[in-house]
Amino acid sequence: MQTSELQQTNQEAKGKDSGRRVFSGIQPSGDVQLGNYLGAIKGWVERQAEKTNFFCIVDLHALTVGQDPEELRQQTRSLAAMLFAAGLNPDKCTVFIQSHVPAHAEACWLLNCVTPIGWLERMTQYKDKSANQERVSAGLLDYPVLMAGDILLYDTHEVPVGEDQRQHVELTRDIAARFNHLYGETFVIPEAVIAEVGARVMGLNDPNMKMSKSFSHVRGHAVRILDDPKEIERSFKRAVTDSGNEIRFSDDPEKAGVNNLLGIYKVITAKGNAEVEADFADARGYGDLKVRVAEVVINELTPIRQRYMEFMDDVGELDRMLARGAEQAAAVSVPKVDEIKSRMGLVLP
Ligand code: ATP
Ligand code: LTN
Repeated sequence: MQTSELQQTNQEAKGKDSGRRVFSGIQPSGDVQLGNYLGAIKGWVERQAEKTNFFCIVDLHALTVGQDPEELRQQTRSLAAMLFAAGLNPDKCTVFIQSHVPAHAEACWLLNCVTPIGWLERMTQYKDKSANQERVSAGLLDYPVLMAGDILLYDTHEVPVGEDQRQHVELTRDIAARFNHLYGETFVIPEAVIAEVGARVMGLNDPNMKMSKSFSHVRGHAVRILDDPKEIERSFKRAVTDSGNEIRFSDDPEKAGVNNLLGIYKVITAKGNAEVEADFADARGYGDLKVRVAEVVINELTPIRQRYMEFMDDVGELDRMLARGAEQAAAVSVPKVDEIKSRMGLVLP
């Protein structure tokens, strides 16, 4: 293709893409772990300039399970610092705290009134999180409706999430379609965008269970983004593998541990499967594999940890960045929530 043709195509692509809106969220519910980073944050950073992006720290969602107030406050700021340290740039995208924009809680109520309870009771995350709990909050059942509100307020086209959130995005589509049917075309029907690589990082202590921040306090489960290099190396050295010695990708549940380690290496190095396996052709057993994977993880996370410290040292600047994000988010979502109210027959002030 000629250069001029290529430029034109790029411009067309740009023009089209910049009209597409992307929304995603992350809970300030514990220490950010490698799965959050590889499955979500890293991809957000890499693609933040391509479209119109909104990234939300969903503190209202975190309230659906019990939280210590001081801890929640600290984790919310810490998560914001982490997102900026990982490379989200406020000149390219909007980063904000959900509770700073009251339209989110309002949208949740309004959408609650068109969502059948049966749809919520079917959600697997709800079933998992409520199992064996003595008391379950109404908020936990309602969690996906709050999430639907987050997404629909921004006329979102794409929702980049890990595989575990696919069902919630499907529900959001159902709620949007039902609302459009009842009250007329109001919402864009969003799509989940699930990254193929990094979509599911498994626990190092149990490669059949998703790595999760709620379990990041469990010894050997997660690598936290803020762990120091020694700690990261220790976690990898303890990682559960199998009794064999073959270093290759596999969907054999027996080899889930090795598969997980290779998957982590693959996302960070952006190599293909064959190349990754070739990199380990000379490895002396799983011990060697673990140390080498730890090394690429440490190299990836060290600069983020350093920038994080700088942001946490200047909380004033961090708060200013978040206030700017909230203002940008409100500029889109406040008119939208008014549109929803108006459609439903509420009298606007
Ligand atoms: P919690 O334990 O509180 O549910 P979490 O660690 O599962 O937390 P979320 O805040 O629910 O994380 O998710 C933030 C983002 O990180 C989502 O896009 C989610 O899909 C992604 N994510 C979470 N865990 C993993 C994982 N192990 N592998 C890949 N992506 C993940
Ligand atoms: N439920 C999501 C977090 C979340 C979200 C959103 C993701 C809340 N609102 C809107 C995408 C879009 C989670 O636990 N990962």
